[in-house]
Amino acid sequence: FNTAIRTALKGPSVAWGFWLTLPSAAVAKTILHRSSASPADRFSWVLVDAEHGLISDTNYYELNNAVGSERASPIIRVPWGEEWMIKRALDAGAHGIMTPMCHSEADAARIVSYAKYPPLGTRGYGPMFATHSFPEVMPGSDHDDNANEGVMVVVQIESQSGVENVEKIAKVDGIDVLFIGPFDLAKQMGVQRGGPEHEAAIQRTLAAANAAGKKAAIFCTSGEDARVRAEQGFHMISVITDVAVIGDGMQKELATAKGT
Ligand code: 3PY
Repeated sequence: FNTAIRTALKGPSVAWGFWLTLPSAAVAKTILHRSSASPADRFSWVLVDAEHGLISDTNYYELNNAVGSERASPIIRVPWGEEWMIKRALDAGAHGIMTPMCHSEADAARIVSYAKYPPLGTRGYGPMFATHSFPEVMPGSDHDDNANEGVMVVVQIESQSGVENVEKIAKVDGIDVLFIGPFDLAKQMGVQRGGPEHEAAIQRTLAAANAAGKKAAIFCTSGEDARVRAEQGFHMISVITDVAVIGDGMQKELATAKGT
């Protein structure tokens, strides 16, 4: 499928996205609906976070459809790299899945296999709702013909072993994106976030993705942070979370109103 995220990743600019932690189609649509009409400036994907945050799999269908209807790609971060979790996310119309804590090439190969129909993988067949969030798929057309290439497989590099094996993980067929979780990475490595060992691990992951012809992505906490990562050459960047913007925006306006 020519999904919004695949199209954005083929283009010259960064594929910008944001993190959705609230189980609200209205929040997702409100953010996406305001973004620019120009494809290069729009958010092209939303990370629907079911590892942390408040979203669970009963929310997937509605959220996938809300994001898809705004010409962006919903990518569901499943709670863990389990076959049944990945299947439920894809059956509900995710354009891609992301799994936490990929430590090795064996982990990566297993995740790819769960996300692909046979003969490439072991994904079970139940696509009744899977295409509703893909505006480009004509009603009645056959989903499974295109799903193996269309659906995006994203694994998180956020542990010491993940970084040590990152070159091998990047080479696994079917892995599209290496996604750095900077917070977990610092905690799992036992180093300071932003310190030299942490930054070296981030740069090693970016280099491994580039060497393997794959994409590198990262979670950011502000536009400023995201700008720096764009300048470093990351292909796919989550700018900020829904709740950070709501909380900080409200506080800022209150402070302005009070003159403090
Ligand atoms: C991390 O930073 O650990 C993430 O996974 C993104 O929140």
